[in-house]
Amino acid sequence: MPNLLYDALFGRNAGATAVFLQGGSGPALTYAAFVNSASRMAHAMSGLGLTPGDRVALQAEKSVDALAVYAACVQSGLVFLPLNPAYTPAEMDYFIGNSGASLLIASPAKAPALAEVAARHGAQLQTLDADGTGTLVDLAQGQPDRFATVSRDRDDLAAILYTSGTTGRSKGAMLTQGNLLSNAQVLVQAWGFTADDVLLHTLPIFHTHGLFVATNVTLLAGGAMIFLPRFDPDQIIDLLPQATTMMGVPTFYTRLLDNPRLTRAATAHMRLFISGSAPLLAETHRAWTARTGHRILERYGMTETNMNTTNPYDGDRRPGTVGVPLPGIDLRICNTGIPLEQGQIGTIEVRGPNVFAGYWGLPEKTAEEVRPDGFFVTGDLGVQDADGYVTIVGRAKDMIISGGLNIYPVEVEAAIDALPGVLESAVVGVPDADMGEVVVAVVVAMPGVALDTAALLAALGETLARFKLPRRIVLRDGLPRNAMGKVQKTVLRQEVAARF
Ligand code: MLC
Ligand code: AMP
Repeated sequence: MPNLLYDALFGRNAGATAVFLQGGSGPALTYAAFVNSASRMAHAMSGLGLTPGDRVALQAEKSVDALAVYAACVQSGLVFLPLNPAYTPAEMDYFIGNSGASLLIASPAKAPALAEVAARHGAQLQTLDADGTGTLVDLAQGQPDRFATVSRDRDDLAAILYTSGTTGRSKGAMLTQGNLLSNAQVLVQAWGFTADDVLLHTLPIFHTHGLFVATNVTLLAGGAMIFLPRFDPDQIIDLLPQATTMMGVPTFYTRLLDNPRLTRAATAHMRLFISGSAPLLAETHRAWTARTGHRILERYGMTETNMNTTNPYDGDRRPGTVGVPLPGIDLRICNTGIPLEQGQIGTIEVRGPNVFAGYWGLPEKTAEEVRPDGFFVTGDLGVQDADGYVTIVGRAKDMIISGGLNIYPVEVEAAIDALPGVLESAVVGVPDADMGEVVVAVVVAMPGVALDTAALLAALGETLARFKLPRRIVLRDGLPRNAMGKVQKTVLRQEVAARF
């Protein structure tokens, strides 16, 4: 029975003795060994009573087994729902409840705190540790190496990835088999990936970048990954001679540039460096070329769409631009849905087989963001030149990107406003050499209340993941507002940036 995504990424490589994963904690793993371990996981999950279409939430540290859970879900028609290990139990409660997940796989350290969450929403709880232990691994042990692949088609759901929104809680972006496969196919072509490639993988695997772009592209090409738990510049530089490609967020490149061991010789074995998820400054692009001789290839995408544009592999990689639309993907620059003349700044809209199937359980939200003719409104502001190159100039959505992770001010503001003694707050992103942007909160106390910023931060840490926490809290007597009563975030941004 065909299963489009499984057959293309995993099934095709089922018996292969070529190496798929190397580095990290364990020995090199062949494709055959990986695919077999995924099938054992699939047996374990079906033994728990899970059936196609059920959601499997995974909040675990990056590991080979965590990746095998992804493969097992694809093989058994389960919907994979990866979640950032940084999320607090309060945040997890929302994701599990909203998705109706049948199974939550958590690291053993987090399991006690999550048991209540799972129970409240009727989800089973299993554990998976980065060292290859856990109750899920126990269940998979001794299971057969072959699992009867569940038939799945282009429009069947493969994954749900939660993405925050400008109006409140996170929304689950529903990604189909066709979304993921079509994008991997165009990227393999566009970036010239082959079975000879060895990708340095240090991104997290709970987001589009590390999971779908890096992993699916490698799998489809039949290449290998040096699979490491986290980004460490010294370790990267040690491993560059064994790799051919690397994908990263701009912070990876600025941190590597800060390392004197990054030289032309150190990068001589590499054929391609790719950047995305956040704006790569033109000066970083130029500094990288000056130091290594390589021209970073910048591309642009998002959770709802996978990748939309890329600078060319052969051809002019233009610093400060995100390149041209990928084959099969239409891109237009609009003002409230009306296409603008070439060269004008407007909202980027995209259409193609990459565009998601909508937000989980939110048809009206989906209808607000996907136009009747199929164009998805990205919320990014851009301009396209006569050669088709797109430059992102800003965001229509109030969003901060810090080290490649998105933070929605509205969510942080709501958490601050709920704290005792707070009258109101405004959260802004200010430029930062390392993270691109960092979060700063401007807080107004209720009359007569003396707020303690350290206590505010500690209280916020109870509900929000640490990467969303303000790096600084500034107390102010009131918030600047325009004639309509709207908070003037530009004024605050300038004021705060001038202070630090
Ligand atoms: C970690 N911290 C962050 C942070 N990452 N704070 C803000 N922004 C981030 N991105 C916090 C930690 O909680 C900790 O706080 C402190 O900062 C530790 O700092 P660190 O040691 O310097 O962080 P590090 O572990 O090195 O992580 C930084 C990073 C990582 C840049 C390597 O965040 C990362 O891998 N980012 C990639 C994210 C990504 O994959 N994005 C793709 C999204 S998909 P404390 O308080 O505990 O000390 C997408 C679509 C597309 O956007 O187009 O690709
Ligand atoms: P996410 O919702 O986490 O998938 O983040 C997607 C957002 O990241 C996009 O809407 C853009 O705002 C931003 N983004 C991704 N790639 C780039 C890039 N190369 N340059 C600028 N912004 C980017």
